[in-house]
Amino acid sequence: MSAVLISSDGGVLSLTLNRPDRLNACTPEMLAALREALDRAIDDGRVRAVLLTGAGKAFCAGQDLSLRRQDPGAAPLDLSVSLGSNYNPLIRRMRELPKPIVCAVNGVAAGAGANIALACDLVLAARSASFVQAFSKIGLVPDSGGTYFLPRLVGMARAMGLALLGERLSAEDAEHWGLIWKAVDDDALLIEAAELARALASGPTRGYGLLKKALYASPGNLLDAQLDLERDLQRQAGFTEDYREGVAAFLEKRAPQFKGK
Ligand code: LHQ
Repeated sequence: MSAVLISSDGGVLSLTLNRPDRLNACTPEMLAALREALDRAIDDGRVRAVLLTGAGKAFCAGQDLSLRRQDPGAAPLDLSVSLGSNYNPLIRRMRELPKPIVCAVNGVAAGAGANIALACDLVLAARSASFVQAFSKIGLVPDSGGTYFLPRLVGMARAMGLALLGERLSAEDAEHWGLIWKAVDDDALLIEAAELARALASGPTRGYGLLKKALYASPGNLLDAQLDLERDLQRQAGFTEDYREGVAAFLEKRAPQFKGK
């Protein structure tokens, strides 16, 4: 059984974490499969949006801790190897992907699983889902971008509380705190997330890629640098066929037919 189910329809690449009996806990194979699917999506013109979710009752419980058992007296594990070769390349690939990623958090998202969700561009969560920065419970630091995403999304006070206490945050609180886009009824989650992904897949894909770049660069820039970046990215957006089509459709009072070019 493959650790990630991969399918494609109507411009949407669907990736489903598929270890439901282990709460979709991450293995190196799962992380590699995600990364490879996203690698292929970069230049595949048929893929214009990505939808990420989990099979079964959980979204993802983070690193599979059964692979981290250490015998007493054994040399300590060097966790930087796993982050450097598996987790960090995935998070970078997600943020740099020039196409929108929608995440449907169908159940608990813990540890790296929570931060993989937060690395997506639009996060929807089932009302019964929750987010847990579980790392401190096992003596670790939030990773997979957690220490970057959390203070930027919810402010330092809440980021610190989530990280230190490792308590569950409900989907509704996550929405109210600004951690995610939206909490939705459980039975509507996949329908709404798929609709959103389909809508994005018929949008101006290159413009979306450029706006991801602009927004994700913003926290590290002063206004001057951000204005320059906007100028450079808008130059590229203005050269796209979709911009031409968007303006023509507006003036002709019709719906635009974006081609992602
Ligand atoms: C699990 C797991 C799990 C294995 C539940 N692994 N079996 C990166 C780089 C290098 C190294 C280290 O880490 C990282 C990144 C990380 O992600 S570190 C953080 C790893 N994740 C965690 O610490 C989360 C551990 N899990 C939990 O806190 C809870 O299980 C959550 C909050 C996810 C769910 O709680 P419940 O809904 O109450 O379920 P449960 O605890 O009863 O779990 C159900 C089963 O799943 C259970 O097995 P069992 O055989 O008793 O049914 C758990 O042992 C297993 N499971 N998470 N990460």
